[in-house]
Amino acid sequence: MNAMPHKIDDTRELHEDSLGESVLRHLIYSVGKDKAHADARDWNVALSLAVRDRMVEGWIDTTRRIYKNKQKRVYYLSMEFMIGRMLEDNLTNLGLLSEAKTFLKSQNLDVTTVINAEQDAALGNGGLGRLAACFMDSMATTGVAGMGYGIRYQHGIFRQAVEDGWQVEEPEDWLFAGNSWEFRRPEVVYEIGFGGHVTHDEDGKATWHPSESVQAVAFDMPIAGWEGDHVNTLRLWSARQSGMMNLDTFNDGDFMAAARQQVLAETISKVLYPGDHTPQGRELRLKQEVFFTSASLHDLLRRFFANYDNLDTLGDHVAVQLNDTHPAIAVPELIRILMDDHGYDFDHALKITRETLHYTNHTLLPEALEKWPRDLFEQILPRHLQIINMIDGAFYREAIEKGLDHHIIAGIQAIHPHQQDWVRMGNLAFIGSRKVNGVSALHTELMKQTVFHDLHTMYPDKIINQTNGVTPRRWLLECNPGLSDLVTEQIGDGWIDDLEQLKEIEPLATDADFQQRYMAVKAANKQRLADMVKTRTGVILNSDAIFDVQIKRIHEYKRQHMNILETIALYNAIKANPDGDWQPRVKIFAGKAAPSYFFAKLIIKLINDVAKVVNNDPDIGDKLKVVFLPNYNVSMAEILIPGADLSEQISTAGFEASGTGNMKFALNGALTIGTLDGANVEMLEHVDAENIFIFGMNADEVAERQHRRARPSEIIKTSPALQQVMTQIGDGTFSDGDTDRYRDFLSNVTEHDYFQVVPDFQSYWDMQRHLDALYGQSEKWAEKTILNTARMGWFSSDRTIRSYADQIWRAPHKTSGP
Ligand code: D6G
Repeated sequence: MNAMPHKIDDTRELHEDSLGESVLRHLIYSVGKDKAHADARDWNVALSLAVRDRMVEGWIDTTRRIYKNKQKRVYYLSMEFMIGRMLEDNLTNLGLLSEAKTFLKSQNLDVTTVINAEQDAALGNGGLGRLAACFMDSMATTGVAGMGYGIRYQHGIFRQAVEDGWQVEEPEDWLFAGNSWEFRRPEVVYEIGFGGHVTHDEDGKATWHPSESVQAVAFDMPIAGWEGDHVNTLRLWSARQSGMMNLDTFNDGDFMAAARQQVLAETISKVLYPGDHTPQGRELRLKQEVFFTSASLHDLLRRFFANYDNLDTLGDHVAVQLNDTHPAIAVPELIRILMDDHGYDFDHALKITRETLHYTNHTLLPEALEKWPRDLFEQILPRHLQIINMIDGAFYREAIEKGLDHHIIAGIQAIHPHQQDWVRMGNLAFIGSRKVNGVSALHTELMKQTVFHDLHTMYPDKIINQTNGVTPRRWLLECNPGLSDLVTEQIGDGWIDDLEQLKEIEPLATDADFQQRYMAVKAANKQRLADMVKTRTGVILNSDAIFDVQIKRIHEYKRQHMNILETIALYNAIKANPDGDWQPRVKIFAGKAAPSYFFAKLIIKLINDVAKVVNNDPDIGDKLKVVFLPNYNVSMAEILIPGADLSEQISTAGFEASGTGNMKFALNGALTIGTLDGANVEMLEHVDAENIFIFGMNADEVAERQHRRARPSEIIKTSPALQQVMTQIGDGTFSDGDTDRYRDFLSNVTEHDYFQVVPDFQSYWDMQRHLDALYGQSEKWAEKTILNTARMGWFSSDRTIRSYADQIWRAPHKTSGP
């Protein structure tokens, strides 16, 4: 073994060691253990470091290449990156997976145990954060000079425990054992200010004097694309007290006061805000947004100046994408830097900003469109508030020129001129960006008609659609090796970075032998899922049942409660006719509720209450089982999705912007039961109407009913099944006789039902029974399943990223295909 340190040059021949030798070297010299004492985590760290070594060369190559070629840079600013575990991703993309497995086996280690010893990096709440992670993978795969910027939260999303059926939040501590992938960059530090006041000199030049500041310190993770050639960076910022601990205070003996300052500063990157449309902890959240956005802008400008000396052309060389409004403070911050640090006048600074920034909208829910109290802004960001007023003034002049009337303009400025109480971040992001995109065709259309209607009239070319996608590496190749191997055997492995090649398996959809092999893979995946359910909940599943899965954040608009109402109705139907020819079914739920969202927590409790009754009812047996899996995360999804027969995508039409879970399921051969919402609409176009199971009202019908304020109780009266379900929930059938527990639930559903569970219930029920019957026709089911896999290629995030690169960023990338 060559123990000499490798000499870095530009070649790839730095690793004379085999991967195994390199792991053993790291076990001893980096982890400090011998084989006899190493546990699974030690091996995980040693293997990760050995893989990381191999990534670094490509990383340095990529960095040099991008600088040398002055390739246009793309910066993806996101409050969330839900990357999960990275070891398998990196092994796969570097083509080292089988070598690693062989080595681990040679050491008598269980591969899964070693891989699973890595903590999930759960630096996000849900889809938005996972999308950012898929985009990182696809930017690297398509050769975009991309960099992700976010926050290195010390605690990611809370760990969810379930006690007596209720969600209980526990702190999560993913960094406790260290993060093998990251590199601390202590030389990359920026001072981020808050508060204070602004002075102007006689020429009108402003200077902001913040009253407090924290330091943002960079931590980098390499992100390798498929085949490992192009390696981008995910740079996460960690907060640190500015300057050293106050030694005067310390020497005076007030250790606590000295330490308190430090703790306060570091709070900024302490915890991921578990927000799901319920703003809280306002000041800290706003500071988090400013913290990572400002640090990122400073960092990308520093890099810009390594190649160019003049910011006039910033937008030609740099594209910044704001993932939702969380980094929307970038608009006034970039203008501030241009004006106050680089001497630009306001108009020019605004112009450069509008050539550089782009904004992705992720929701139409009014409560989720961020707005901040103006007073809070003034207190924390006095200079930014001045600049926002200047932006509003410039915008006003533009709008008047374009013929808009005063009322309309007031409604779409960042700050309403007469009700000056809020800063509206969606409007600010829109006004300050070059392009604004929605995340599915329907959502983009609705953006134009609703939230951004007037802004769209004023800038008809600004809104553009970019339908989301998912990375085929994580969401097929890695999570479903059985199906990947089967597909590769048939059509080769070109699909891995050109997912539309999956079309080539279409002719096999009716081939008996292929159907049988495909369904054998599905059966094995169902068994893996059933084993996980047994380990985690003790419930034993019948793997001949339909595995019907709904996994996502718990929210009324996603309508887990409609699913559980249908479950109860099915339970009643089976009880009424226990000898009937029932198609066995397993209902699997998983997802977290925002800690302050009582109704969502009540839905979790109801699911668990129903599970207790149904699963212990001897009349029911294997015909129906209900499972709530605690602590849903990316790694759990990697087991649930390949093992699902049926994917629940049942949001109230018009409310789910896109969804990406829907894509992952269909790609892995689950059939979708869903509404005409988000990307389901485009999935329907791709897989064809016979292969996706759409029910319920469309977005127009939903909006019409909401306006009409139609009463749900009228419909319930006409549905004996639904009436029985409501009665049982109220009379304590599922709550040990407690008639109080679901009072709020019942009044929500029977009186307001804003998310239209009641009017959609019957068509949902009918479609479920149709699917029961279809499942009995195993060849037909298999055909549809295979066609779903074959036709989902368009939903690769590689396609999405190429489309962003062409239509928004104007940035070079590798084209797909050979
Ligand atoms: C990443 C990759 C590494 C590079 C470093 C600094 O960690 O190879 O040296 O970024 O790059 P700049 O931030 O100076 O571009």
